[in-house]
Amino acid sequence: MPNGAWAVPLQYLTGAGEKAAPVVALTWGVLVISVIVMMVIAGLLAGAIWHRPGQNWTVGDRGPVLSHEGGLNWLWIGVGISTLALLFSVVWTVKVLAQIERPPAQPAVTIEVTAKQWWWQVRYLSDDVSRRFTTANEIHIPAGVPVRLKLIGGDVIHSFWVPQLAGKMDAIPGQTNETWLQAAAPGTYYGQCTEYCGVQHSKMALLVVAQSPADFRKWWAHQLAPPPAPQGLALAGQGDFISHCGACHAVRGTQAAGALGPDLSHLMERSTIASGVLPSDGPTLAHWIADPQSLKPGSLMPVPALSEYELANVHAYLKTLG
Ligand code: HEC
Ligand SMILES: [Cu+2]
Repeated sequence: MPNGAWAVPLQYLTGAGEKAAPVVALTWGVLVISVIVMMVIAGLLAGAIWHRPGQNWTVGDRGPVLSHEGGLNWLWIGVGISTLALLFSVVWTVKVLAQIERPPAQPAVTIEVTAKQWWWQVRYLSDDVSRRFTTANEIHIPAGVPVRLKLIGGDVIHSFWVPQLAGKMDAIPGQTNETWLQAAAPGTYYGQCTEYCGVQHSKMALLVVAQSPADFRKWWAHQLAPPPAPQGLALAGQGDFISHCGACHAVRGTQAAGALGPDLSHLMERSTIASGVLPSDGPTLAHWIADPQSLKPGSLMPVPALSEYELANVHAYLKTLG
C-alpha cells in the first residue's frame, strides 16, 4: 500500500514529474484567478447592497440602470475584465496542452495497459519477443525518463489517471490511446479508473512504482523468469491451481495460461491484490481466494468450488509466487 504523501488518494495539487509540473501550475493558477474573481464579485455585490444613493427604496424595487449616470459603463468595464481573465486562462491552458502532448525525449519503455472490469492488465513491450511479459495492477517504471503508455479498453470505456504524474486518458475498446508519464524520483504513485465502468468502478485502482533505472532493469529481468518450483503442500496446491484457476490466470512456466484474470506469475511481489484496493498479506489473500465476492461484490472472479483443504494448498502455492 502506498504511504507518506502519496497515501492521499488522487492528490492532484502537487505533482511529481515533468508532465505533471505544468498541469499543477495551471491548476493553481486557475484556482487563484477564480478565487480573485469570486472575491471581486462578492465585494462589488456587498457594495451594491450597502450603497444606496439617495433614494428611499423598499425591498423588491428595481433600481434603473441609466446610461447618462454612467451605470452602463460599469457593465462594459466588468465584461472587459472578465474577458481578459478568461482569455488569459484559455491561452495558458492551450499552451500547457501543447507542452505536455509529447515527451521531451524518446520514451525508454512502452507499456500496453488494458483496462478491464475491474482491474488493469499490463504488458511490457519489447522488439525482442523473449523480453515481453504480462503483469497486472502495479506498473513499474524507471524514474527520471519518459515512459510511453498504450491504453486499450478491454470491455467498456475506462479512464487511466495517476494525478501525481499525468492527466486523465480514456481507455476505449477497439482503439489505442497513447499517452506518456514521467516520475521525477523513485516512489509509489496512486492511480484510479475515472470513467464509471460498472459496479466495482470505485475499486479499480492501480499503483505506479517508479524505480531507479538499475532497479527497474533488475525487476524486469526477474519478471521474465518463472517463479521457483513449489514443494510439499504448495506442489499439491499447484495442481489444484492449474485445474481450478488456470483457465483465467497465468503463471509463467506452468500450464496455467488464462488471460481472463490478472497474471499471477510474481504475485507476492505486488503489495496489493484486487486492483490496488486490498493488501496482499496472507490472511487477505486467503480470504480473497475463498470468497472474492464478499470483498469485491460483482467482481468477475467466481467463488471457487474447492474444499478448505484444497484452498489451503492453493494458498500455500500462491505464497511461493515471488
Ligand atoms: C472465471 C475466471 C476466474 C477464475 C476461475 C479464477 N479467477 Fe482469480 N481473478 C479473476 C479476475 C477477473 C480477477 C480480478 C478481480 C478484480 O480485481 O476485480 C481475479 C483476481 C485474482 C487475484 C488477485 C490478483 C491481483 O493481482 O489483483 C488472485 C490472487 C486470484 N484471482 C486467485 C485465483 C485463484 C487462486 C483461483 C482458483 C481457486 C482463481 N483466482 C480463479 C478471474 C478468475
Ligand atoms: Cu474502469
